[in-house]
Amino acid sequence: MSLPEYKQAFLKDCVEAGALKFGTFTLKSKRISPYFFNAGLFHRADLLRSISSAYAHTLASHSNSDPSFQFDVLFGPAYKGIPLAAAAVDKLADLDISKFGKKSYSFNRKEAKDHGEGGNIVGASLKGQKIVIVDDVITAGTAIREAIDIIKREGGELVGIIVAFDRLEKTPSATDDDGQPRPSAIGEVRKQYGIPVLAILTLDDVVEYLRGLGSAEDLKRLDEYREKYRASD
Ligand code: OMP
Repeated sequence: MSLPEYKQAFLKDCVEAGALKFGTFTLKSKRISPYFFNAGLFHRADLLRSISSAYAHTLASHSNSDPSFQFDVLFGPAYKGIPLAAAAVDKLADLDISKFGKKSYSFNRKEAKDHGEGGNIVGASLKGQKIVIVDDVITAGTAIREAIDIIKREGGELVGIIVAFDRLEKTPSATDDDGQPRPSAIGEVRKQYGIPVLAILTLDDVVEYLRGLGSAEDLKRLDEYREKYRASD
């Protein structure tokens, strides 16, 4: 199998934890999917360690392949992104303390605080800093655009986004089954902001993994779904 070791380890943990499930699932978009990725299940210590290591490896490997990719802060949008960003920055320091030891995390409050230190950012200030957003899944892109607005408002510079899973699906539309190629929400964000949107895993990785395991029925259904909804970029 050609998947890097950290991806294989993460995939195995996803399946064991039930975070990656095969079956029949109705998505937010109303598409009927043969699989579902649920990042909410990484609350157990060993699984949090697994997902945060995988975020850290993905960021580190991107920064090795593109030395111009520099960041100061991992921003975890409330609420789901908060533990992910905090745990990922800790794992980055484990990977390379000299390179990542001074990186920070921060997150937004849903409600602005009007006493004490005030404001609605907790952790590192975003002002003048290079920011990477840490999120779980982007489907329609609604949640990620809210996070981008917060960074702009706070005077930060968005330099990248990392998600746990990229479904590689074209954006949902009223004529969903028209067979027309369309980009994904991730593809649109990449183009609009000119930044990398990294993913620990993509649907292609899962197909590759299943091929290695020889689960013919799941693989066939995933292949069909991928063909039907694949994004143009
Ligand atoms: P948006 O990008 O704002 O549409 O949000 C992504 C949402 O997709 C998540 O909050 C989940 O409810 C949902 N989702 C997953 O978490 N995992 C999947 O595999 C598929 C979906 C989905 O419904 O598309």
